[in-house]
Order: sequence, then C-alpha cells, then structure tokens
Amino acid sequence: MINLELPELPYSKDALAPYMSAETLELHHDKHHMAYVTNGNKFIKENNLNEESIEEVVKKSYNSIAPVFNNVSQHLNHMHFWEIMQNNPNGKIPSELETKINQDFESVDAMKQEFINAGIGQFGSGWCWLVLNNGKLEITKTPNAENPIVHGHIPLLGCDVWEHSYYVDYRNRRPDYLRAFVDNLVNWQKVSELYSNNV
Ligand code: MN3
Repeated sequence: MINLELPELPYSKDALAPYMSAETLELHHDKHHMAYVTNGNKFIKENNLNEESIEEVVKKSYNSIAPVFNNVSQHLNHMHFWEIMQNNPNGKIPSELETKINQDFESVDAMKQEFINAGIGQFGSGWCWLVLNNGKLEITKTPNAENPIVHGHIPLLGCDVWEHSYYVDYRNRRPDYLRAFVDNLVNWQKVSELYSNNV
C-alpha cells in the first residue's frame, strides 16, 4: 500500500513573488496540499488499495472511488505544479521544445494564449494543461482533481485554476493570474525535460 507524502517545495516560499506570494504558497502547499495527502492516505487505507504507484491509484479510482480519486489525483497534480514553477520572467523555452510548439501551435504566443483561454474556460475548479497526446502537443482543461493521465495524455505543464491558487494575489482576476503564470512562472527547462523523456 502506498503512502503519500507532502513534498518540500523546491524553492523558498518567497521565491515566486511577485507573481505568486509566500502567503499563497503557505496556504496552498502547507494547508491545501497537506489535506489531500492526509485524506488520500486515509481513503487508500479504507478502500484497501494495493496499487504500487500513485498513477495506478489515480487510474484505478477514476470514475469509481471518488474520495480516493479526488485526493490522490490532486496530490499528483500538485507535485507536478510545484516542480514546474520557477521565478522565470519571460523565460526562454529550450529550442527542441520551442520548435515542436511552433509546429503544433504556429507560435509560442498562440500556445500561451490557448493555454490561458483553457484556464479561463474551465468553469469552477480545475486545471489547464499542455499535454502530449500521441506525439502531438495539445492544450486541454480538466475539472476538479482530474489529471490528464486518465485520458492517456502526458502532462507537460499544468496550472491550478482553483480559487485557492490565485485569490490571495489576484482576487477574482483569473486571466491575470494565468498570464503571469505562462509568462513568468514556468520552469521551461523542466517542461522540456518532460517532453524529451516522453518522445
Ligand atoms: Mn491547488
């Protein structure tokens, strides 16, 4: 039986300011993510799930055991989210990935705009993603806890659009949060590594 653990943030709490504040990271990582870990472990145990990886638990519980899925998939989402961020204003995209983005979206700007639109278009809570689907880059959005792996997609870049992710810093301005995220908060080196490891 797997045991979920809250990962350390790969940077200090004030490292992402002014785009994402220490207050947001304290609440989001220490409280919200911690709750998914605590509840995920409780529900994995209660349902006696013996899968050996988090991904397997997510796929197994999708559309079948909601309390397990909601918490464990959110754990997976947030582990990705923390790792994929960095204080990186107008960050440069490594050339191999940039070439692929230009092929599949015509331009980096077009990809970023589509990503923002997906995040704005997700009604209520959820995520927007840059994914790899059968070798092609695509922008998708998912509701609530859903991770792209349940659709057979490989997540390369995910942005949390639950209100807890932006309300302290951006109030109700989700579009401003999404613009700040794609322009200034993405560790494109990490995105590029995820891409290279899956093609
Ligand atoms: Mn969240």
